[in-house]
Amino acid sequence: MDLRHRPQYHFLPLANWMNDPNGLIQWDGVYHLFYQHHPHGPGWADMHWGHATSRDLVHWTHQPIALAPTPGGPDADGVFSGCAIDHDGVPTLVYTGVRPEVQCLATSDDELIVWQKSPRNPVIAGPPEGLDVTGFRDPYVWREDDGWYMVLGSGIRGQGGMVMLYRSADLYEWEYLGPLIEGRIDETGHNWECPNFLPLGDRHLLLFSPQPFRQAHYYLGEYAEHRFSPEAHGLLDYGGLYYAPQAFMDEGGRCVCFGWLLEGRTEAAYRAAGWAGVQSLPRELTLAPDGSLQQRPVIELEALRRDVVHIANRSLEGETRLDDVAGSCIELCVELDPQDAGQVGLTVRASPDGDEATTILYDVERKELVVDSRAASLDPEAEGRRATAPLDLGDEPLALRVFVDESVIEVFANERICLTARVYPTRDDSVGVALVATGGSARLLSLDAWRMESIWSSR
Ligand code: DQQ
Repeated sequence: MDLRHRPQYHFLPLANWMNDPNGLIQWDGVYHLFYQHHPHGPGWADMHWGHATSRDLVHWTHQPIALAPTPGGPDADGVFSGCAIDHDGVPTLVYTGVRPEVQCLATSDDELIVWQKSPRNPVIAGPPEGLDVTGFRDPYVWREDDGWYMVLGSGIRGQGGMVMLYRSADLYEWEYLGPLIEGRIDETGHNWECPNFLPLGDRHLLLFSPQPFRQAHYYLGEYAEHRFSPEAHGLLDYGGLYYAPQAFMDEGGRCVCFGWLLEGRTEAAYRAAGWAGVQSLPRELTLAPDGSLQQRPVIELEALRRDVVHIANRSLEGETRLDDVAGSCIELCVELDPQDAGQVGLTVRASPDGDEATTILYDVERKELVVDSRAASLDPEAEGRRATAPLDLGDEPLALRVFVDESVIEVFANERICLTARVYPTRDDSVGVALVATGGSARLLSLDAWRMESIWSSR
């Protein structure tokens, strides 16, 4: 296996393929992260549920495979995505088995390590009669006063993606209530994957990932009488490499979300490397006072910070290289006042001669954050891209938190938008950081930078 480019503080399995986060739950204080996994190869195939546990959402312990396909069973062709719930004290996984797509249950004891599949699987044997659906998978289940509810990812052929709503008294017999929400094929694709539906403040949050796009959408809105009225819509991440997120409420009442970070290199390159797929940092989702969605990395990640460098109050024009701040595993916390500059931001993972670099720039006129990884690597197998996100700062300074973790660059701007890139520099000295102001001068209000400890060594 090729260890180059492997993130040090983002979760990933020891080897081979990983995609969606599954079954997120905190049980007796312990966080459980399950994930779509091919344990025998670095490409998507033969879906299992991998498993890891943590007491702080940051340091993880690898656990045995939780679910594998059962030959001849309803998941013989794959154990697809799903969720975890507390069924009156019994840890329970609800997932899609593929034979084709049906919904299944598995239960465990308080350790959540060994899982028994229900002899009554599948508990939903197929889509409702008469519907010509494009998909029927990825259950997300919660309890209300009058029973269990489930959303499923789907779509109506020729019309667009959709989320189906089901109800059950006992998790075994399910009744289809109708669509919770339907999209238009020309706006949000033909099939929606991995819906999540949960309360956030006084609103409800719906997440889904529409095919054929590599995007994770959210709607915020009102949920009453089992009807959802969406009010606000956006993307959880604008980098085009963040997909199939799952959010859950932890024991402290925080809404925490992980998403799958795809590779930004060719399939031949990740197959040759022997590993593919990373989980995003755990993000806490909250409502801003104006009712919009906020995302910030969970506070526990601050435990990884080492060797702070602090710089404040400097005028910037052109490129200012920061010699004290360099690295391939760092966090940067930067506040910039654009003043009369046209673009302001920074470059990371830059080589001394500038042959390799990734830029993160706010465009004042366009009110846009731009992350450009097209020059991040000299390797033709690396698929750099220019990704943009709308960001209207109003009177606020630009407040960036940038997490550089080998091949991951995860950017949080003003707690409002996120944009993640994957980069694969070829040079060992592509570790430089510089501040940038073009078309005028800007002011650095403050910068804090830390080296980040590996989550596998800093216990
Ligand atoms: N990944 C799973 C599906 C889901 C898709 C299969 C989303 O359950 O719809 O690996 O990435």
